[in-house]
Amino acid sequence: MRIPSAGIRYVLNAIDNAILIVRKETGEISFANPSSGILLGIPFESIRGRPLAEVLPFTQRDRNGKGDGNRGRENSFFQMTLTDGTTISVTMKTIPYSWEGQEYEFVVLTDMTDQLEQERQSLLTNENLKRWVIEAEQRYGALAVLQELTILLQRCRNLEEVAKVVSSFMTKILPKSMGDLVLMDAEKKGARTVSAWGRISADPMLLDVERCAGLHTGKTAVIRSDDSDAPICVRHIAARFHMSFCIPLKIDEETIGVLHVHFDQTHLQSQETSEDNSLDHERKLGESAANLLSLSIANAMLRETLLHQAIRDPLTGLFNRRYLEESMAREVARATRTKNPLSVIMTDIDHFKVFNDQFGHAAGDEVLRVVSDCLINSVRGSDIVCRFGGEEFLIVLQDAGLVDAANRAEQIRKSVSSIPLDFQGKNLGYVTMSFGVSEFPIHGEVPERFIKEADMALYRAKKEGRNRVVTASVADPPNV
Ligand code: GH3
Ligand code: MG
Ligand code: MG
Repeated sequence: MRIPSAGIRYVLNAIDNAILIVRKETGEISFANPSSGILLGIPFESIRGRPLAEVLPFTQRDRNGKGDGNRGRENSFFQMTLTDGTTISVTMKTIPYSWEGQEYEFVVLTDMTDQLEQERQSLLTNENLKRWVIEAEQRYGALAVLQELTILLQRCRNLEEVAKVVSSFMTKILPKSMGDLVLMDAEKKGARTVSAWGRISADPMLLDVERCAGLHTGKTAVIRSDDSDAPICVRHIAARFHMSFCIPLKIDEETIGVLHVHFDQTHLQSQETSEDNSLDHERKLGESAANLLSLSIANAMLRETLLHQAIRDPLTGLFNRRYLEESMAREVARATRTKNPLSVIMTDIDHFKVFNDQFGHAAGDEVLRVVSDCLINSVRGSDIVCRFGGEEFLIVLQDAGLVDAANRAEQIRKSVSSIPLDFQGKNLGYVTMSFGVSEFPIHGEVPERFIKEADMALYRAKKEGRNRVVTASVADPPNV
């Protein structure tokens, strides 16, 4: 009697699963259907009579690691490499079966390769979808926050305001980051911190351009503490950050500064989205912010240059007369409101014509610069020093009465007359200055009047022998 009977054989031969019937006693295959030949990649007729162990070339154990290959358990999962080298994934179901006093096993093999691949693909698609959603959310969030930054920066009228936006807003763009904004000096030899956020202090530290990769190369430098080949940035080294970006700020290919963005270990550990912790998203955001900052810094610088040109004297850098006229009204209003005193000093270089004639105009210009510096350094930051005419200057002293102003004038007189002057290696000797001082409102209630009084006092100082300070007389104020 053949195993199985003709009827069952007919059915088994027709179905798609690979079916083998194994005689338990010998381990030999008594029956193999055509599908088993297809699955195993061999003629099914050659299977019969061979041991199961030889026919099933299992290469990997089942998913649970318990499968013993040829014996199998009920419902095992295997991978096997066929004679042509391809690897397929197979589930094996073993069903015990008795026939005329003999024990057999029905072995049902199902090729799972395609199904598993489909599952894998759909898992991958799910993973991708999840990542895309996170990335889209990130991108949308980043876009919104960059738009907010754009609006804030558009409102900035000067560099200080840009610096304030950086210190208050960068943590919103890059949470858990810290860093600073460093701008190049006018001479481009050094750079200075102008703003900071996170745990970084905004001390106006000087940074050597050569020692910051971003500044030096003009390209974003990514610095990881665990990478010995990473570019150098002293800011990164100094504070031992885990990862830093030095993102250059550029205007027309010219590097004007750098945005340092640092992360410590805790931030990297909390990163769920970037598998390799390279913080690419953060780097790109930092670069976008740096681009926006470059633009607004360029704008602020242009605005400051134009303003400077409009209100400053180009030779000395002092305020010009136009600025003085504009600010005098403000100063008078303030002094009236606060009831604080307000004085002016009018001063003029003595015999400057002779000086020019003797040493030349260029030497004279240099002396004007030196004298201007001395004036600026002799008064408070809130005082206004103005080039009133050729070699004539007006100083507006806030909160100083006539006596204080006269004392200050005397100090300046001494300082100027003790500066040894030289030009292109040539000793020019010394210059002296004469001073006239007046006070608001004693010497006039409008700027024109008390300035005129100071000018008249100066005239008297000249007449009385120069190199001296004369205060305006209270009696007999001038008519303007
Ligand atoms: P005093 O003591 O009476 O003020 O005599 P002074 O020679 O200084 O006065 P004066 O008004 O006769 O001459 C002013 C000179 O200042 C004339 C001009 O050559 C010089 N001066 C004015 N502006 C400039 C400038 O921008 N550069 C130079 N080098 N000289 C200037
Ligand atoms: Mg003069
Ligand atoms: Mg003069």
